[in-house]
Order: sequence, then structure tokens, then C-alpha cells
Amino acid sequence: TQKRIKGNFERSIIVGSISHWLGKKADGHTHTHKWSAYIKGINNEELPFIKKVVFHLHSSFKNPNRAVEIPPYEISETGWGEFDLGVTVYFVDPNEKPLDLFHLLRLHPPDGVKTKQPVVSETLDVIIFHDPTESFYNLIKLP
Ligand code: SLL
Repeated sequence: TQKRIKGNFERSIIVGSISHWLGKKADGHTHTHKWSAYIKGINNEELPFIKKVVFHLHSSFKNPNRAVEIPPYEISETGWGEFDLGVTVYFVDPNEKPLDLFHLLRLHPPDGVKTKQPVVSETLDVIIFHDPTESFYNLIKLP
């Protein structure tokens, strides 16, 4: 068994989305917005301790579970509605339990008023790793 580094170690990740209104469409297409959802580091720090991110979209999308194995951990889609996006973050150490997050994918500002401007929604998630193995600690320690 591997040596462990005693203690709780925090790393923060940003879970977010950006949505753009597609503009008035003559063809009557129902997709009104193009959006991206992502996991990223603060100040675009790399996240070498992440192995894979799976985005769980609303069931109205084709292939709603989208796995991204290399950074940037981001997906893009077009759609018409807001929904609770599920995000599962897998870590390089398979013994670290995957993290399940939810992110409200916003197409409109929180006040509900429609806008032509991009809508960004981000939250910070603090992850606490407890007694990590030495090799995993080397991936989570800050530069
Ligand atoms: C609801 N908030 O509660 C809604 C669900 C789902 C949005 C919104 C589908 C795009 C496609 C899409 O935008 N879904 O058809 O590919 O029911």
C-alpha cells in the first residue's frame, strides 16, 4: 500500500456555463441558444488531479451523458431550455470517490428578463481530499 500524506487538502474548481442567444431565426428552429458548460481551475489553473468529467444533460438531448477525458473539460450544445446539469468529476486516483455536482444551466439572467448578451453562471466548488496517497498529493498540491 502507498504512503499517505496525513491531513485535509483543499482544491477548488469552477463549474460554469455560458450561453449565447442565437438571434431571431427565420426558419422557426426551436433551438434559441448555444451554450457551453465547463469545469475549470481558478485563474485557469490546470487540474492535473482530474481524470475525466462526465456531463449529464437533460434527457431531451441525444446521448445525454458526455464524457470529456482531456482538458478543457467542456461541452457545447444548442437548445431551448434551462435545466439542472449533472456533472461527475473522476479523479486520477481511482480510490478517490467521484464527485457529483449539479449546475443550473442558465440561458436567461436570474431575474428572468430576456437578454441578447451572453449569460455566464459559475459556482466555486471546494473539494477536500483526506489523507491522499503521496502520488495523488503530488497532483493536488499547489505550485
Ligand atoms: C423542463 N427546463 O423542466 C425544462 C427542460 C430541456 C432543454 C429543458 C433540448 C435540445 C434538443 C433542450 O434544450 N432541452 O432538443 O436537442 O422541462
